[in-house]
Amino acid sequence: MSELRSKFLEVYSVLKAELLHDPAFEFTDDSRQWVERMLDYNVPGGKLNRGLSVIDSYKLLKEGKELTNDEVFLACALGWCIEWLQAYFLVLDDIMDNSVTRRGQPCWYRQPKVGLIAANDGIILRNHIPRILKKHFRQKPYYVDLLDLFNEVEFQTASGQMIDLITTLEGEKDLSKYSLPLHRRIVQYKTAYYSFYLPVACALLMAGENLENHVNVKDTLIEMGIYFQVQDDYLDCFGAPEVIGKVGTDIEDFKCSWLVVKALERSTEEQKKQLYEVYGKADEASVAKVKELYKVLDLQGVFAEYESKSYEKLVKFIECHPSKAVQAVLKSFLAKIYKRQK
Ligand code: GPP
Ligand code: MG
Ligand code: MG
Ligand code: MG
Repeated sequence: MSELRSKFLEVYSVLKAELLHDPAFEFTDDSRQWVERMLDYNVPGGKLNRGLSVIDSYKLLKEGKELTNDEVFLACALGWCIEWLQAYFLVLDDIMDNSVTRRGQPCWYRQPKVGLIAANDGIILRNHIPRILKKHFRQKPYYVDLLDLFNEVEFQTASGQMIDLITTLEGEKDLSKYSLPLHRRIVQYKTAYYSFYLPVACALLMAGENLENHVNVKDTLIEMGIYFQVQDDYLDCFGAPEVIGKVGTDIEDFKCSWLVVKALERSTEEQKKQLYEVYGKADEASVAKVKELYKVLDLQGVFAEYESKSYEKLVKFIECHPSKAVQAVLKSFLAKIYKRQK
């Protein structure tokens, strides 16, 4: 394991221990054990890309200057706040999407004895974030900006999640409303802000920057986030569950996925009719028919083309940034996700 990753995991243990002894609540053994199991199950088991990116970005912004132990700890703590946010979103998203597995294990709400207690666990996870921030950042000049940033990004994500969900409403299942602009709007809000803008914005605040001076950085990161969610949509159908750690549900859930939008664009009238009949149905035969049509329409090839075009476009965008340090931050992000398999 890299040194950074093990340092990062050490900070998880510190933050967890603090939360399990939060003086604002009189824990009993049972309640403390519940929270500990819930955290260990949902917070640290992912790729940790978002969290680790805060430290990577902060280092690059410091242009090679050695970080103090205190700076490393704080950057890790902010990284964990994003991982906590992600855990909160995923616990709830899996209920809403009726998903089965996540990170190679059953979704939390599918655990015996958990069920809809998972909804409250999501609220607990969400509430841990301001508690971590209060404990470690209250005295910092950028504390208010940090709180505001997390609030803004959470609102944008929940709004994106709302439009992701209301487009699939039962009784209004209408593929004719699915288009690339609608897809873009959904994924920009539900994924790009929290997954891409937030880690860099945290690092910028820690480095004493004013976020208003970095609108171009934000725009580039949002583009990258959209590309990342197109990959997620692609992997939902074409990824290997053992690798991505989850079983796709987008077809069953009638999601406005990049794949269905591309399929609609490329279908003949006859193929469209077939798709209208089977998309959004949960039975295996219907799902298999959708996947078959995706293959016939060569969506794998269309995606490969989209992937290399997006990469070129993003590299051009990045090279327009005046600061080499900012370019390095953005390039390291892009390198982490280009042609990802999980
Ligand atoms: C990813 O969508 C979006 C989120 C995880 C944000 C959820 C936001 C909430 C306010 C709950 P997805 O459903 O495609 O992700 P996955 O494929 O990982 O289930
Ligand atoms: Mg979802
Ligand atoms: Mg989901
Ligand atoms: Mg998905």
